[in-house]
Amino acid sequence: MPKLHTILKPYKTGHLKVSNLHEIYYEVSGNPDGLPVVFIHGGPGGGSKPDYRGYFNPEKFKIILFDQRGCGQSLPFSELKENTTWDLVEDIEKLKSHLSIRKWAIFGGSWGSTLALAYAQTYPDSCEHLFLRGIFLLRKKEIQWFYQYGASRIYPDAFADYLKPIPENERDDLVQAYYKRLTGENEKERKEAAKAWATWEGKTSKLIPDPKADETFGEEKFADAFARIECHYFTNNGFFKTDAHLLENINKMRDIPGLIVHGRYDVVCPVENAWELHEAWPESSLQIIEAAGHSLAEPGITEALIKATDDYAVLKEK
Ligand code: STX
Repeated sequence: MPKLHTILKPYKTGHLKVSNLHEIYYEVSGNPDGLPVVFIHGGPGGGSKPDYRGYFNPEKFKIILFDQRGCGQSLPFSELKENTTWDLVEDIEKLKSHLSIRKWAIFGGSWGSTLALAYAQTYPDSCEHLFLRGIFLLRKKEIQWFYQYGASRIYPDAFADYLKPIPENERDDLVQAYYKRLTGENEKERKEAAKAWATWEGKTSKLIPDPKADETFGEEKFADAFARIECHYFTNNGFFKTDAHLLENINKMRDIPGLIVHGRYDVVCPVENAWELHEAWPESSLQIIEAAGHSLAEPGITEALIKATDDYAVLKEK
């Protein structure tokens, strides 16, 4: 296993009020005078974990982690109101101002790459560099592939568990059927649906399945926010006006140096996404990791990302 950098405790934590309803948790660790980098977590609804600090050398980076609206330590928990891609983009810019940062590097995987692209296309002058992994562009074909038909052909066993909470006559639109249960009044149904939705993603995220995936993704509180927020974003097409919005707006961020890291056997977000992003944005550099699935924690992906942030720190020191 490649080694993460030392994980230090944050030297500053807080909640930033971003609307009448929401406050988001944030933390800063590493070197207060280091290169600012913000970690954009996945889901949406996944929240940040201390391990995420380990992708950056704490002597070189000022490391900012935060929890997006409604998840992790942000409040109110699992709240879907006033929770859209464009709200989150504004929150990131507010957090940057709150921390008196002029420009920062952006690090995001999976939904974190979606949000990183939306942010970079809205606030290109705020972005020094993009480290993107496990590209997710939230197009209909990507949602269809993972939540309806496609990934089901690679993981029929796990998919059978994902189907269980949904009666056969509602299976022609699984995302809608889940949405109904995840936002319905029936507590038991909501709980079952959240667990099945979240564990489907857990069981398919790694090339070699993690025996603890059911436990971590199925944990009640985590699963509730993760499933509800994901499903809310997906039934709303990510709040994008057009299906390929992020590819169509690449011109707005073309000049930001960027790296794309993607696992060949990523079943959650097929590597085709990374390829299409790279084709639209040939200025980026693309690294396909041959023996890896989706997760940030895949050894080859961890290694490539740590090398990238280490190289960036050296480059910026010169
Ligand atoms: N969602 C993919 C995603 O962003 C379609 C994602 N998958 N797992 C995660 O995020 C966590 C590791 C954050 C739980």
